[in-house]
Amino acid sequence: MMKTTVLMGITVLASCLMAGQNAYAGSATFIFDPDTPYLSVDDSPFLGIDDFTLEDFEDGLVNILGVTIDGGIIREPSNFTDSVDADDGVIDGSGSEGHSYWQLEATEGFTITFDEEALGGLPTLVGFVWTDGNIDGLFRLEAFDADGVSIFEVVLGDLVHTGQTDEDRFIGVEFAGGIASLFLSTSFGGIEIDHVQYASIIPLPAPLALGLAGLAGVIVVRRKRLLATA
Ligand SMILES: [Ca+2]
Ligand SMILES: [Ca+2]
Ligand SMILES: [Ca+2]
Repeated sequence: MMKTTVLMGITVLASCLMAGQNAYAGSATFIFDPDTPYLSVDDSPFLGIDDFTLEDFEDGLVNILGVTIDGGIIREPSNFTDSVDADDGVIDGSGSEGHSYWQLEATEGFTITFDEEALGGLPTLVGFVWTDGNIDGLFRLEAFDADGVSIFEVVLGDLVHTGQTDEDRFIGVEFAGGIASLFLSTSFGGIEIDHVQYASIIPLPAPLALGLAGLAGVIVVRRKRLLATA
């Protein structure tokens, strides 16, 4: 009963978004297909796009360029781990032998940050794979721009909470101005995710870029002067 109710909630929400009725987002776009499981990187809508970068946690570290996560921990393989299915080497309906990222009590939530300096700008596409949560929890996602302004917010219902992978879904946000962080939380229980990813980086804002270009210009001029006097 509960599972059916939740599924209906997601479907209704997705329908609203497809109709353009995004109540919060300004010009941000929600990327979510309730009907398609994410079982491997081949299911990523960002695959093949410029700068596409993926963290699958399989080396036990959050170490892709420009990404940090505050709150939660990496989950090692276990009966309750819900990694993306393919990460343990075989798509077999289970992600228990892979690594994921989770927060046991996620009512306080956790933040995924995209570092503007490290990336030379901010990604306009960001996402992750939701793999698990408490069936009684409402999952909430909020996205922020470079100024810390909220650009997107959505609440989703939840599904089952074991190692199965057929309920794993890609959740993403597109924002032309660049996305600086995502905040994930739930009304009850934990959150488990995998395959944090970004693509299509928009370069640093003009003042910063001009500053760097000016600096490069100074260096060139100084080198020319040195050469001229040598
Ligand atoms: Ca890693
Ligand atoms: Ca598997
Ligand atoms: Ca994984």
